[in-house]
Amino acid sequence: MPLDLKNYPLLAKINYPEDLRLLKKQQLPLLCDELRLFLLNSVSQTSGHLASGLGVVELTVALHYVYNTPFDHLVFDVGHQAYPHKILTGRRDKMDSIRKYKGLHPFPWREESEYDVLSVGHSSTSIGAALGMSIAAGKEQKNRKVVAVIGDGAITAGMAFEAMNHAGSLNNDMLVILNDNEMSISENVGALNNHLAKILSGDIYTQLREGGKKVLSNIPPIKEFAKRTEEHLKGMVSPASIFEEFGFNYIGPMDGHNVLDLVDTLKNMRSHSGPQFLHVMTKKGKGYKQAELDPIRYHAVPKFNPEQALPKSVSSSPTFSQIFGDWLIDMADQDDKLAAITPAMREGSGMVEFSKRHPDKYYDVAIAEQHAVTLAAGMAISGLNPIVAIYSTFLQRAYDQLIHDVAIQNLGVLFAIDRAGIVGADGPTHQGAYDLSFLRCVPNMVVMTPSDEQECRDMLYTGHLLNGPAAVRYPRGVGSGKAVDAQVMTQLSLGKARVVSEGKELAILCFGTLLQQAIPVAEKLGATLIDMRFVKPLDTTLIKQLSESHQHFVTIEENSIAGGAGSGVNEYLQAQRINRPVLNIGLPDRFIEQGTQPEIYHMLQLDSEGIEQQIAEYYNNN
Ligand SMILES: Cc1ncc(C[n+]2csc(CCOP(=O)(O)OP(=O)(O)O)c2C)c(N)n1
Repeated sequence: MPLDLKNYPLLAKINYPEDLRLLKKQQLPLLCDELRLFLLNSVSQTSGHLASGLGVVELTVALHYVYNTPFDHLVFDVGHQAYPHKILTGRRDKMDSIRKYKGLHPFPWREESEYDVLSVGHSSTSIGAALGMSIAAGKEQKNRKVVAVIGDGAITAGMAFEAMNHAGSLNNDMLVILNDNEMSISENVGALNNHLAKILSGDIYTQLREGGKKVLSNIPPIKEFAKRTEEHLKGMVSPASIFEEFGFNYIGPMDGHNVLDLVDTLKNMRSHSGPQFLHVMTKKGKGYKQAELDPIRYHAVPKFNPEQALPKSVSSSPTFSQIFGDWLIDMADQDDKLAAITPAMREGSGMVEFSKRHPDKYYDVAIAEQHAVTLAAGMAISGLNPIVAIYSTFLQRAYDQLIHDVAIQNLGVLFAIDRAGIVGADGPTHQGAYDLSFLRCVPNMVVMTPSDEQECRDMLYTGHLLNGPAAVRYPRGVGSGKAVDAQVMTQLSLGKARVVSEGKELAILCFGTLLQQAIPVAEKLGATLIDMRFVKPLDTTLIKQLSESHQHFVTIEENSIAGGAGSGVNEYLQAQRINRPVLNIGLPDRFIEQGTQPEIYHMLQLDSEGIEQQIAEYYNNN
């Protein structure tokens, strides 16, 4: 249900930024208060990203107040902090639908609004895309401005640096705003983070905080004073900001919660030419005590009552992420050479407990998927047993590293691939739809798809013992609920499938957890059901045998049908001249929208009912 606007009288008047720009500057602090409260009340009813949005309320208001959006381009990095932007740009009354099936997108989305100039979800794309837009704006000569807003977490990725390196050499007009809250999802890590901390801890910054308002805000157009201001700042801020070395005019750090100062500073910077860099300090979760105190838990929240603390998760069975995290601890207890790597996803990947128990085997590399994989390659070369814990969707970033740095050299790296398949509310940018397709074509790879929790544990163990590249891919959330024996890890025979039930005529070959959905279907149809376990190497011996006793095949997987596990079965049958019809069930050739996991499974006919229907349609019509 939309929130009652009576409680937000000023915000109620703002349907679009043009309404915002009619306000007097002095009204902006009140608007920020209302916007913050609206955001809190709205997200607590819908679930979604909270702490990051609370931290950029003033920045978002100031940007839309100063810049002529949507003519001027405002590009948010990742986009999880863009809820206040959505509220101010025509979507306030639809915020109750965010992340829901057919509702507002979780992140900026081009098809949703002209104010969303770049569709996002993955991090660190804002500076590169903004640079592209600023090049076009330069050619167009209409004085269009381009601003990128990027967090101190997202700026750790190589892509951001590649773009800054380029921007510094081109000298196009653009503004990069670093929203520095000293947090990624967890605490931010790395040398850049230390550099930012040094800037902040300098005595000079303390003076700047006091005197900075004068320096940054109350001067007439910054152009006239640019030189002086720049020198002043450079002299004041020690050590010299790395961003200046990249060719940016660095201003900051400044208080990102003082909306009036932000407006003045942005107005000044707006008329500045060349690449500009504004470093603002914000507090993640600002204005909501619980989120300020625990920004990690409040990064993304379920529905909750803002008057009370966030409820503890009540799931009775462990998620696959937990199964992985528990296995990792057990394995690390036995293996001194184990090294586990996460690209900034400690919480999501189930590694919190591991990071505490085995800090010497734990590597958070920041948002740097490519580096995570090449780091693992180096470790494997030098005798360690690395494990890269990574979401399916983020592994897309590190594809060349997987091929060139790991697989070609046949190195013993285990990829623990979480969120494979339908992820739910995060939508198209986050679906783990392609990993089976892009992994199975890589020579040397072993690719495993557990159908339940114990099998997941056994496969992780099997992959870890292998002296070559291996991947275990498992979905978001809980599995079948099957109890896992914490004592047991069994090494599986490579490329050997498991017969679940024997039937006749029809053989259903299942890759992964959709097996649970296929069990009642196989029973009903009297079909043979196979838990294939391995996408690569494929159990071709079994497929050949089955083809001798069965007329029809169905393959099931939670991956794109194009190039997926089922394609492997088709290729084998064709190569052997085995003429059997095969129905491939999986994800269709389009980007899959957001919704709850059950909603999406149902929509794609991947639940029991849908699988049965698909089989009936295929075989009745043929
Ligand atoms: C390529 C990629 N890797 C990982 C993520 C997951 N992720 C989403 S937000 C986030 C942290 C971003 O931190 P920061 O940019 O500092 O923003 P803040 O939440 O602190 O405002 C991460 C790691 C992602 N979206 N994209």
